[in-house]
Amino acid sequence: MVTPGWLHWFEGPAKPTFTLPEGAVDAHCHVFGPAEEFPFAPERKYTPVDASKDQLFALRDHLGLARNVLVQATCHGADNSALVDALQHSDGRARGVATVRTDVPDEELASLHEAGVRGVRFNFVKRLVDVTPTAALETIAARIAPLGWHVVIYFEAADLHDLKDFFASLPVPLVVDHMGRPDVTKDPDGPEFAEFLDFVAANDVWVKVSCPERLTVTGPPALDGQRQAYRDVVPFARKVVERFPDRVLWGTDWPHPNLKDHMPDDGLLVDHIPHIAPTPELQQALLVDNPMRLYWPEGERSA
Ligand code: 0GY
Repeated sequence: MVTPGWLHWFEGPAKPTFTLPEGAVDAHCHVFGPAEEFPFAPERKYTPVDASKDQLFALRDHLGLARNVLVQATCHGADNSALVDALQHSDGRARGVATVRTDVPDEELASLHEAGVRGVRFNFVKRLVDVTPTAALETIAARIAPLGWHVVIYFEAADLHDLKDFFASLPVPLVVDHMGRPDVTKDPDGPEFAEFLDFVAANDVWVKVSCPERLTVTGPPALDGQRQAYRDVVPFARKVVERFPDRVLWGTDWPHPNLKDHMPDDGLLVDHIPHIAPTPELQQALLVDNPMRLYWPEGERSA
């Protein structure tokens, strides 16, 4: 049974008025099931509505995106089969971030790589996972390092202080989901966000300036043609984009799991981009050059 109160993604998104640069990448999105073919994990904390690869690829085309980076969601645990199936049906236009356990066989890592996986995700958000001990995560990071993969980390801002030394010790590049979930009621120039920015500056860290719909407190939501959506998040995202133009990524987060308040119109989420990356140069880096360097370093010939 789908989790009570689960919000279905927005049907019939607007055509963006912002024209994405050619080759733009949605560097954070998910597939869910379909559960009949790819059952959800027994240890999951929520059961979503199915969100298939075909629906994701249709959204990609509608919005004017060229590629997707699929991130394994916690509802599928360490069973990456739905993600791998999507990668294999993407004509080389999708890459992935998987979840693996310490005992993942070498052959499985090799076949994930062959399918297009280029990273693993470590999730520290307590409502989503029973947090894995750091020793196990160190083992996983050591296993994936020789493949040239990175680690995607998802954590709440308040937990960075305790986790940052561990993160810095990992032997691979790091990619932070949703800007480390800043509390946007705080000052973007204040000490908490400064600690995050310092952490990024001091390490091999990339940042997804994604999910304003998840981080916003005062909105307004990206619905009904709203062109000024999530203004409270903009100063945080813009600061990251302008300070680290070569290490930022953007993604839709479709199909937006666990939103409680509203479902954004994904077309309007695209129209939000020029607020956080105001120049064509910043947009090209955020949407094309950076994700291509991280996920398609061999260039476009695989697409
Ligand atoms: C996101 C955010 C969330 C969920 C997951 O793997 C997941 O279940 O990532 C969330 O609930 O904040 O990135 O989709």
